[in-house]
Amino acid sequence: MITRAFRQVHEIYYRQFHTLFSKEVSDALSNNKPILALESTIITHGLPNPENYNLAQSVETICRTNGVAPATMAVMAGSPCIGLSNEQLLELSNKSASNIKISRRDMAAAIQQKLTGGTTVSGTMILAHQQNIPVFATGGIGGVHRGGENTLDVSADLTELGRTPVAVVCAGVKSILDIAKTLEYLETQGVTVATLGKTRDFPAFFTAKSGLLSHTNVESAKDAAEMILVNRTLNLGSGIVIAVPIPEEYAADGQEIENAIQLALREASDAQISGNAITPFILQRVSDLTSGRSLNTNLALVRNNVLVGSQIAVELNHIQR
Ligand code: PSU
Ligand code: MN
Repeated sequence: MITRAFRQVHEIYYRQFHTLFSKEVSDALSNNKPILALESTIITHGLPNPENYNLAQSVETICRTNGVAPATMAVMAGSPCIGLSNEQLLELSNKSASNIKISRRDMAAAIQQKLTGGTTVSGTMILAHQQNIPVFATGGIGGVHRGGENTLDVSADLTELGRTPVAVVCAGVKSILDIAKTLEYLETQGVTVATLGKTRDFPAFFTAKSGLLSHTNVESAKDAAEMILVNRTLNLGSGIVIAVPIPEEYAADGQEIENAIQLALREASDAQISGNAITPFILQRVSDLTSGRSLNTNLALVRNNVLVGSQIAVELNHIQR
């Protein structure tokens, strides 16, 4: 009886819950062509409109220009989506829509309740891994918040990286988070953290050096692809962070923004702002202090990471054949 009841429930869900693919991604999957996973919380929550929509489109163009199918992930009305249409990107960009933020915790509820939302790094890694898409690019990952040792505010991205074998190409974490604790947490989770380039300097999103080191580095997209392949062959089950420092041409703006972050952090501490009020305070102050220049640099960084991610996806596709 229990088995039959279970089957009935299961069949109902089987009919209700379908993963949807863009034609581009489904063609690439069946023809073994390179694919790059892209997240969508950056669209729903991370950036203002219309920059969010423009960025979502421009990163897809960067993928295509490099021979890669863009797989922007989201959950739309309860369907996990692997590759989105322009209409779906518009819906996710709409700030007055009730789009939610979907990490591992939120995935089952979002699907069962037929909600629409952007997937975080964690949510996107889950969908990418299910479809056997091994490379994913974004701006920055979540991390350990400052004071996280008291609040336990640690992004689910870090535990996801410990349990899901997807390589995340990013510019590290913003220095509004605790970068040192984030690296410690990644080490505990068994996550390979490799800086792309000749040194092991771990970037701080807006600047090329955080003062901390990755435990290793890869000198090229090809080396990164080889490391990803070894990780897969070993069946380690854990992910990889490929940390890409800000390109030279944005470094000056990046330094100005980093200075603003440091000033805002001191102001927050002087004003005894604490807990989850800190991040909104810092973000607002940094935007004011840099007259919005932090936004443009942020957009440029994401595009650069997607370019690098595309190159890694191409190399990996090449050596896997
Ligand atoms: N870092 C950014 N911009 C973002 C995010 C991180 O610079 O938009 C998003 C990513 O989707 C990331 C998520 O996965 O925030 C982390 O959220 P939380 O700290 O709640 O886990
Ligand atoms: Mn959090």
